[in-house]
Amino acid sequence: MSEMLTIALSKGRIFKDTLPLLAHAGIEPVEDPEKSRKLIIGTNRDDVRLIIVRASDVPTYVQYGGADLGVAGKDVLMEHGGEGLYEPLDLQIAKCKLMTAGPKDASPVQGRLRIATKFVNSTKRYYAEQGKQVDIIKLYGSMELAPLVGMADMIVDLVDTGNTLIANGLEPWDHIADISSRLIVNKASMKMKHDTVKSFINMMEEAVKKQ
Ligand code: PRT
Ligand code: MG
Repeated sequence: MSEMLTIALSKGRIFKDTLPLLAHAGIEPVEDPEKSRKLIIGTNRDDVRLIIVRASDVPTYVQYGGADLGVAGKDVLMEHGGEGLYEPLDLQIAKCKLMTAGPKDASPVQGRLRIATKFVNSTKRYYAEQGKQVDIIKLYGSMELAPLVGMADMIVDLVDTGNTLIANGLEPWDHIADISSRLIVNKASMKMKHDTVKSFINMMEEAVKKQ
């Protein structure tokens, strides 16, 4: 490889789970983004650098060419819409489920359901497919709180162990989608840096198989 590749990642579980895959491809960051304040992290390879952005901003950086590649949750991609991106590989990391959830022993709701969520587009699509009219309240986090204070009847959120729901007196209801993180590629990079990008995708594919 000779052309520079920029890869967008978010801190936390995506960075943690992507590290072993990068290591399989011989790529090691020279700094730990959890400790460093730097937003551009070099690697042991002159031709690969990492940029650290918010999880929900990864598709935007890749779409507009701020990064050639990125790792983003399917939940984030479903909200973004996937414009300007290729999604060539399921990395099988950071797995969870997008679900509806609500209070245990909830009594049936009269009229339109009020649903608090950060996943507005996915929630709209899910209920539209069922022909149900719902009122969606957009939140940026801690969705579990909304039913507890009577602001919503239920939520749509990511569920892994279910412990967050239980801790707040809620229970999982309907399964909307299985979620895992995907490798995404800028469309222009796929053309202009084809061999470099393609060989990176192949290496990641090998790494996923060995994982
Ligand atoms: O920074 P920003 O707010 O934009 O993003 P973020 O906070 O969503 O980032 P991060 O790092 O938390 O999540 C990145 C990606 O990890 C998500 O987009 C998902 O694709 C994936 N992922 C996998 C999860 C979970 N599992 C998960 N359990 N993301 C979030 N959670 C949260 C969930 O929202 C809930 O609050 O964990 C809680 C539930 O966990 P359990 O185990 O108690 O069920
Ligand atoms: Mg989070």
